[in-house]
Amino acid sequence: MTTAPIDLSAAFTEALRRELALAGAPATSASAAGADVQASVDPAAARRALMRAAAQACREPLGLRWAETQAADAARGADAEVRRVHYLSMEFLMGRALGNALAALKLDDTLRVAFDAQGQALPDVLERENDAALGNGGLGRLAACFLDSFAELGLPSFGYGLRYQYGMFAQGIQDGRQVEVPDDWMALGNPWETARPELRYAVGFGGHVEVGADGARRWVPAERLIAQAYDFIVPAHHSQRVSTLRQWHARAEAPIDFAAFCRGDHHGAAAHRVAADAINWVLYPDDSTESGRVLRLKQEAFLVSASLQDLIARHLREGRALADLGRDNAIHLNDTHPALAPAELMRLLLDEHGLGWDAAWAITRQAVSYTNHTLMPEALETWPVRLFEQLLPRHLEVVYEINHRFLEEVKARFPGDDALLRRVSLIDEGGEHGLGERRVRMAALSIVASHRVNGVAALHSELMVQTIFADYARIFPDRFHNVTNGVTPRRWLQQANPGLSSLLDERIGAGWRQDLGELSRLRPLAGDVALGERLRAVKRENKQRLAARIQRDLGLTVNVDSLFDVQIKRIHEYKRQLLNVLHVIARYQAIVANPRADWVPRTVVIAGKAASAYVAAKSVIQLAHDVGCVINSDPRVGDKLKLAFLPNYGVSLAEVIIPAADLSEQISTAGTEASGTGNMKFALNGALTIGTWDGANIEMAQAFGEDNMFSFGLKTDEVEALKRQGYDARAAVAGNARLRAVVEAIARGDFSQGDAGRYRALVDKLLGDDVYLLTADFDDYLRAQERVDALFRDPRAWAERVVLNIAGMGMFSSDRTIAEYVDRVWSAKSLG
Ligand code: 26Q
Repeated sequence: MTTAPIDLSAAFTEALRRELALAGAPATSASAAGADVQASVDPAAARRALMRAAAQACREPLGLRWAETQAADAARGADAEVRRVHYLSMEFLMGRALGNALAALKLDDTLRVAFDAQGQALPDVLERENDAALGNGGLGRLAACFLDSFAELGLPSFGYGLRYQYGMFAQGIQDGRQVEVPDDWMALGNPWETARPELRYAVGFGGHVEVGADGARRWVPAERLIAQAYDFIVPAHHSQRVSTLRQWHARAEAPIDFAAFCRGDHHGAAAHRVAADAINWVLYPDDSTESGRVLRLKQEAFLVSASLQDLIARHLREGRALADLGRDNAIHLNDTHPALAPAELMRLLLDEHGLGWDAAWAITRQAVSYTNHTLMPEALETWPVRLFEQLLPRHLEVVYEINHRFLEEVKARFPGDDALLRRVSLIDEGGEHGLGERRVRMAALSIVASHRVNGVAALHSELMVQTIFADYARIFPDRFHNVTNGVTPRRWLQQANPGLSSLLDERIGAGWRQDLGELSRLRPLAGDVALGERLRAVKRENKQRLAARIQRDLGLTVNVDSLFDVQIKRIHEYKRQLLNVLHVIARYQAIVANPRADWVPRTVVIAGKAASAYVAAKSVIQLAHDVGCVINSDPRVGDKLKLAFLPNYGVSLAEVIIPAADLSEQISTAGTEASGTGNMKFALNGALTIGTWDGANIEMAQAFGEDNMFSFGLKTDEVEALKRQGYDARAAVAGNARLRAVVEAIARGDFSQGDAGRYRALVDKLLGDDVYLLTADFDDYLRAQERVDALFRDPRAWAERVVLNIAGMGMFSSDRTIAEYVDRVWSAKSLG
């Protein structure tokens, strides 16, 4: 069912009048739908007023679709194949919403005209919206793509998250160094959210457990917070269906202490309210190591408890039996951050709803499933038992009981294997001699409580069962599987790249928006010279848009006919942005040594944020900036090479950068990047990939042909073998003239801006313990870069590869990913 355009001009006009008045326009101009508004309101304020008015106007049609969707889902029969999906995630990296809402509601053309009448262009108005950046990176953006696909596939669904006051920090660059600035994204309000004051749940912390006369256990928390719901509606593009992102806001249950207030103790009167509010403050950065912060554990528990209470209330409100809760509802854990869910669900079913252990456990196991997003053992979440005792005493009892029953089962099946018991226990007893602190292993809890556990790309899922979860895979061989990630073509192609979208519509029809597999219809057109030229023209326009952005943000002029070589993602050692910079330096040295050679001009773009405490990653940012300063101002280089580090990477910046890329850098050490999703966005937008045999790169290469990717570097087994045999980076560098020259230049201070020791630690680490094997992959990487140059010299051959890349990307839609989850994890039939 497609949607007829709605007439919302009246709603828009009225909202605009209100917004302009608030923005300070005098009544006369505010009431007129004419361009004279410009004269009286500053242009940025006028555009913001238009943005807010358009958002207001979308609210009503979205609200109607929401009500219809809920009614239809509530009425689905008890024998329905589809269960309602509850996607629990500490992160949803939504980006902007207006462009997506206008496209979904088919209002973009109407609003374009309305904005024109106000003397404003649609893209400039869209720019006034702040990104909702409530996520760190891939995991959070994946959750946002999934919501889009939930709506598009008509899946009864809720995303559950937290309504953080401050999202991912804004990144400034001062003297080349990253500075973190709070992201006060709702400072001017959030026109999209709907407060749901009637949806409130109490969430407890601390206290103790009481045992009743009948042996029933009851938790008496020391502190009670109220979780209040805020809804954000995610519309489908090809039906009237929506999905909902429900975000929880915490406040103290107790009012201010009035007596204390009257005594003049204002701080004391409200201290508990401030403490409660702290839950809402900030999205924790991905620090890959245990943070030890109580607040993060409280956030996780708060999300889980409020979401599950909401789920149970809805299930009962719809007249369903508690015994059917697991059959009718799926609860999905986006990594282990919401891994308290099984413990909290058990507590609710046992203590609040009076079920016995076996009945409650059967429901929990039916409902819960878990996705793992990382293989790094040090990134596996654990929490001190001591913290559980303080904050979640009843949950700890439940975890102990789950563990006891699980270990009994393991004992019976693998008699005498005490080492196995220690390894798989939900409790880490604190090292060999019990010296460390006892800790709860959140991945173990997630696996034991789930009916399905998956990785996010084929290689990752394979390595997952061979390495970090090998013991569990032996115990539960049927539980583990793979679901390769995908991205939503609505945001990442239709919205981000209108030029390419219309070209595709023209050549293969518009069906790809709903069924990305339609892209395969491009394959026979790969040799079509006219198509190649059109693609090049679209790419050039997108490059102009990015070049303007680089000019605006960095004051740097770049040549739009140069090869745009792009690496954008979180800055992490395993992602190897440093390897990219080493290549840039090598190229720089080669250009200086031989300026008259026929160089393929390159513009290297890097963007990404480093976790605030991640010193090594921050040093790479500074190096990229410093190297850029040297190269970009060297007259011998000209436009043969430029390096731009763009600050404050995020979803909206990605929407500008990705469509402009010729080359996509996906160069993690093999076996470290679980999947990657940026890799998919680039290929979909007609960039070729230079990449290692890692994550989803492998499946992409298989989909469009291995010859159509520039792959290089050690494979996972070679990485393992090299590490086993002991790798000496210092010797490798000493024996490689080109690499030695690069490392010496950094060590000598060529890029240190007079601050001699600036990169000493970075160089020492690279030579002393090159954990991610940059120096081992360097030569092969440079050879791959030479193949890139060679192909770029032949625009027709390049375009042919681009077409073949796009044609093979059909399976990387998040619609396909979600269809697989439904089939194997979330449908009634998947329960067997
Ligand atoms: C943990 C504890 C305390 C604070 C923060 C965290 C934390 C937060 C975020 C740990 C990890 C993350 C994010 C992980 C992530 O984004 N992983 C990426 O997930 C993508 C989607 O599956 C994959 O494509 C990427 O390969 C993977 O790196």
